[in-house]
Amino acid sequence: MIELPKLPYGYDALEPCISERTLRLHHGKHHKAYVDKGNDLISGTDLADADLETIIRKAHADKNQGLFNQAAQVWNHTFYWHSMAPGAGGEPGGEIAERIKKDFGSYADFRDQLLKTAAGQFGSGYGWLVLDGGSLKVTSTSNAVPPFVEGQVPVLGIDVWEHSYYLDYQNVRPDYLKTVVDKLLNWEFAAANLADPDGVVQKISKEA
Ligand code: MN3
Repeated sequence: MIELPKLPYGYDALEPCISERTLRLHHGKHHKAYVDKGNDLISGTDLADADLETIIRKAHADKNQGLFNQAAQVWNHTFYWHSMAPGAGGEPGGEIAERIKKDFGSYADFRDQLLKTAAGQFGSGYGWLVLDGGSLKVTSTSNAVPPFVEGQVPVLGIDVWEHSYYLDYQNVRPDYLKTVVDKLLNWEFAAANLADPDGVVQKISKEA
């Protein structure tokens, strides 16, 4: 059984950047629907008691697109909730600041790349900061694809499906993205992911 993880903060905690109305719908309806549909698909199969990471990797290997989409979306949303925190965002300090400088040139260059890449993802998907072969990179994926099925370690992720911003920003995805990057990105979560890159996928998987 897959479970719907709790939000790591209250539904109103990200106001005014992301409204309570958006979070209630996004977590209580969208995220929950992926959990429910995933459970319908694994019920009575040999994946019924498997952990979420196993379900995602098996569905991906078997090209079981229906199950992959639901299970990966459960994981992606849990990761996205943790990628934000009230009163966070902006330029990080500490070791991660050095790594950003090394791999992007400057925080401003990183910010620019992330905003452009996430805004430019055609249709639904996610913008990501990932570890790829030991270097930090910005990337985007389509629909439900998490970066770990492509061999990258997710460090931060931003949902760019319209349901994540339409009530608050209508069609203006770039304004939503700027707000998330400047006011919500959870660098403590990113630092924890960088400190234990092999444990990232399982850590999120265990919440479901
Ligand atoms: Mn979503």
